[in-house]
Amino acid sequence: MRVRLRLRMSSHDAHYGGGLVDGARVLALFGDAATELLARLDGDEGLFRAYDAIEFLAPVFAGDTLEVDGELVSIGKSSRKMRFEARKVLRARPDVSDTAAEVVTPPVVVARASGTCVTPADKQRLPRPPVILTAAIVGAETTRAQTPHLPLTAEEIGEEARRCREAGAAVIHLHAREPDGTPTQSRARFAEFIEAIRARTDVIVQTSTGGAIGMSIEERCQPLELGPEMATINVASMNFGDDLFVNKRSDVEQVAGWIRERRISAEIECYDLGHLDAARALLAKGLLAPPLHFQFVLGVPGGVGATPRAMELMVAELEHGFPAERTWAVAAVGRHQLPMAEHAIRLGGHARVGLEDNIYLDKGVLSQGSAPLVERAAGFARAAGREIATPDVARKLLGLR
Ligand code: KMH
Ligand code: ZN
Repeated sequence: MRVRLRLRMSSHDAHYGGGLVDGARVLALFGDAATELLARLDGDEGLFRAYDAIEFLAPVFAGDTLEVDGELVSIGKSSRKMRFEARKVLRARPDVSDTAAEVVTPPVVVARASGTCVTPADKQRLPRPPVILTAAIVGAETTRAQTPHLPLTAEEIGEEARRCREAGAAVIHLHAREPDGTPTQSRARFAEFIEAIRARTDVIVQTSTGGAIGMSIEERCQPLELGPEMATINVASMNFGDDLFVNKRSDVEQVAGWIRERRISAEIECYDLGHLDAARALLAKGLLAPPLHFQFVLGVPGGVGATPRAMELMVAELEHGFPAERTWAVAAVGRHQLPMAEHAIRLGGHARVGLEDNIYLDKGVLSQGSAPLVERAAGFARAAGREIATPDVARKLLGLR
């Protein structure tokens, strides 16, 4: 979450000789940015507890216009870490004339700071919904050669789903494989795997319509015939590593139509900012309907990178042209999976983890299936003061039909 203030320093703000503005004035602006962040997050002004770093980098004079950015970096049970930057964007030019002014290009950074604010738990008025954890337990790309912990058979997939549910997962994002590991979207295989999951646990099963690179759209959509509770929709073509993940507009519209006809809840996979534009177009055509659920898949080579900045940009984009009934989650690939899950949870979103996107629990340590990754993400949720959604709570939050 970010806020931006712009303010002109007047002669009232000048404190020292030569019209120089004191540093405390800039800190007051950081305080105002912090207050707005807390009001947006908690519905409360909170308190500024401590700065851990402050740098004054350039002088500020009466007549300067400052632009101040405040950014929420992380959220604990009551603590909120923030960082701030103030830039000079306009300045008076008394050396030219009484009224001369100019745009400062590029803006000059005059101060930076970071610090911690606190909103006591009993003052946090805005609800922070439970976290929906999705486990992507199979995928199409991960191989047994990469990790011996990848489930392939119905028995292995059912058991893995059960372990993930126990660790905190409410949703299983499902792909299917032949016994030799070859990816398949066969209706019969999905039926077998869903039955194995259903026999063991009450999780929401979300079938993939992405399948594997190179499959036709009809092939990819076979699991929809089984009427799963949820299914993914991939809304645009893109490079996918060295491959091409083809999602032609006409095909995407057809997939969206099939999902709607069957009253399945769609999870909209967005690998880049422009994919939100593709989703808006589907919404405008009535091919998607609220409530909408977005999965921001970050770090696929060919899509947007796995950075907090990219994630926040995509979250901010949801404010424009999408209905209020919406939820978002983040799935980042490789070593970014756990840190991005943590960041998403702190920002109020949901998260997907699992062997489809990442096989390591720690650097060089293979995760023994997806459940340990779910457990790690559940720990992030608890540390951020959020509960973990059971499948039934997730059904409510996602508005499953
Ligand atoms: N296997 C990727 C090419 C989805 O499940 O909808 C696509 C994918 C997306 O996994
Ligand atoms: Zn997938």
